[in-house]
Amino acid sequence: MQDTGKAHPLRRGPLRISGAAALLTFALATTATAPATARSPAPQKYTVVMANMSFGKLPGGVKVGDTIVWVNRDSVPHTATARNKSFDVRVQQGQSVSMVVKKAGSIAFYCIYHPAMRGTLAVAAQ
Ligand SMILES: [Cu+2]
Repeated sequence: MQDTGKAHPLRRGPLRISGAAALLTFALATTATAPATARSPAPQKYTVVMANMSFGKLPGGVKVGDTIVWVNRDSVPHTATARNKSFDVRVQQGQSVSMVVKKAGSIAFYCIYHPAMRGTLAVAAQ
């Protein structure tokens, strides 16, 4: 009896690494129109009426960046002139002038033509 001594080669199946090299090309059409500002509230718009030689009701909650529209309903020109010079708006009779609030604080103002016309605008920082 002969031992043939079978060879048992360890046969490995060919290891096929079918690498799924999938290149995902993202054609992102980002139009980048969204503003980068995180959470700043949208600016507000307020109106202050000049009538009968006085300033009307002043708005509360005004912040830097908000807009104030000064409306002159009198038949003479007026101004809204801040004593700290942070604004100086001239408004002809029957006209209105838009102004963006730039500075925070309790801002006293008056009309240079009629110094008895005065008010104080409370402006909060942004
Ligand atoms: Cu005036």
